[in-house]
Amino acid sequence: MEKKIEWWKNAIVYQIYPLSFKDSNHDGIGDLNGINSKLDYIKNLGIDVIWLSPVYQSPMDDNGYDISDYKRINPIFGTMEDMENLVSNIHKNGMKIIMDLVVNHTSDEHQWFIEAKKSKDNPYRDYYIWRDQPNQIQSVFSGPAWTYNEATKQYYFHLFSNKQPDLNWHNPKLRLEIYQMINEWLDKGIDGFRLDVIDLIGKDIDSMSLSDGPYLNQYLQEMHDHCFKNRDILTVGEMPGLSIKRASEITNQKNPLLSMIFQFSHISLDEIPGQGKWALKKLDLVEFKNVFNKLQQTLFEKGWNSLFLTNHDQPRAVSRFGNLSFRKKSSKMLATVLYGMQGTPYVFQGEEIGMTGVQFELSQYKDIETLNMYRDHLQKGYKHDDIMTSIYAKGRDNSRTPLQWDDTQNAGFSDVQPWIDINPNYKELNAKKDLAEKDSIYNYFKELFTIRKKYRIFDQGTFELIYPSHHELFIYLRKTKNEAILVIGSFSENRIEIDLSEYSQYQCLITNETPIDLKQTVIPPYYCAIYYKKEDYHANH
Ligand code: TEU
Ligand code: CA
Repeated sequence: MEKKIEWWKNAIVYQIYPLSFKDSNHDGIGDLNGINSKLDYIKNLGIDVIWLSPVYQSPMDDNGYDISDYKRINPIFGTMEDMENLVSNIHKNGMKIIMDLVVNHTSDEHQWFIEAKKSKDNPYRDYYIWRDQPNQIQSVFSGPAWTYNEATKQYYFHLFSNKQPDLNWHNPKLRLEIYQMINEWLDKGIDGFRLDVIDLIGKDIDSMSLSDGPYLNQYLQEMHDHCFKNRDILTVGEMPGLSIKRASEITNQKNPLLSMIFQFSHISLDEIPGQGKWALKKLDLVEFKNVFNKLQQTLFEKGWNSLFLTNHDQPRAVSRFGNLSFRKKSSKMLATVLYGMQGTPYVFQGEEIGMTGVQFELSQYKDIETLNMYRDHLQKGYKHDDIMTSIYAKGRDNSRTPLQWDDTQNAGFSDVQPWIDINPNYKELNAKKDLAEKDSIYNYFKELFTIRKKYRIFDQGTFELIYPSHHELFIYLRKTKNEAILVIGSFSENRIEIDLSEYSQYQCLITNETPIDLKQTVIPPYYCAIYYKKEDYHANH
């Protein structure tokens, strides 16, 4: 008997950034009813789980990652009734829904903070982090991580914007209040959470140990025991600062604190080490392959991985890792290489039709991280053009432009001017057009997901790089006792000769063009394919 595996290991997750998915009430802002009207589109792609970025009450300083009331829905997205309706329709469609859980910080407009900043002896004072003197820690969104509070003559700590004060996780009262809130949402019937920057909650500010701090395991264990333990849910922790080894520990099969985590090693390879995301460096495919190899090996039969190339903080995958002159082919190639691995696949809205990044005028950008960085870099003497080059490559608004549904005004996203400009390529690149094409990216993703679910090798097979030091080809072999797959992805616009004749008896399961003959292999530009072989059943039994 084959071992039964947890449902979330075979699930395909689709991330919705609600501001930019679909507007239903003519205000240029995506909303819950808009999502509700597009469930067929998601379901038809082969999606099992929707991850909804934050829709809670928020002043939207950081697009909802600054929550002022965890128990309310932001009216720009709809009502609690709309939310319950959405959850119920998602379930009726045989899908599940996970929500974003942002508990490293709140908004400064959260009632807790409004109280806390009043006086040093306020009962909520200790829900946040206060010091007489700031230390050198800098905010992720530029400038010091400390802001002075005149009323109490102390500084509060905020690793993100000054409207996102960090919660004091060392306070047990705060922790219990958070767990209670988590349980209220789970009791409503949602199927889990994506936990925002959860690697930060165990931090020790004074020793400057922030990510993966000394208390991380303790607090995650406690949260697990209070909230997750007896529920069949998916929990995925966003942990930008966690090592691969620690990722494996936290998701270990004996006592997993979380189902899986987002580990970011592959995401930081196109920046100059130590200089942050805006210092651009060309991606070295060998480094890229090595990171995935390490992830696949380290987590194999120990922890569990999540497979992603992009999200609402990252540039569009095809613009970053693919090639826009081969947009369709390279979008499919990236998906094949990524989703052929072990782990739970994540698709970010628009990735399934190969949406691309934007090069806007400065005045068109909305993202606080981008705008703060621009000011900060200008002040430090950087030139406008150089800053813009970084923004084009890495700015978060690249992935936040509205989903391009069709070629009508505002791309069918809304019938009024949207909150952020549409990518000007929407007439050529939109869901309606993509779906109508026989060889569409959407249909390719769909077929890929069908194949993934059909063969157990995708969740069980070993992983081995083939030609590991090849600079343009990403090839790997996966094996179980009686199956094998060879996954090929070319990151080159040239034809490449390579010897893969030992796999010539493998059958092609899927490819982005005519399958090539592995006896005399010449790999076309941005080619991808998965080849499959089943060992003779009797030979193994
Ligand atoms: O992101 C965490 C995080 O580390 C990002 O801020 C990241 O550093 C940056 O986007 C890379 O440039 C999460 C959310 O996904 C993000 O949208 C929020 O802004 C952030 O936390 C604060 O809640
Ligand atoms: Ca709306």
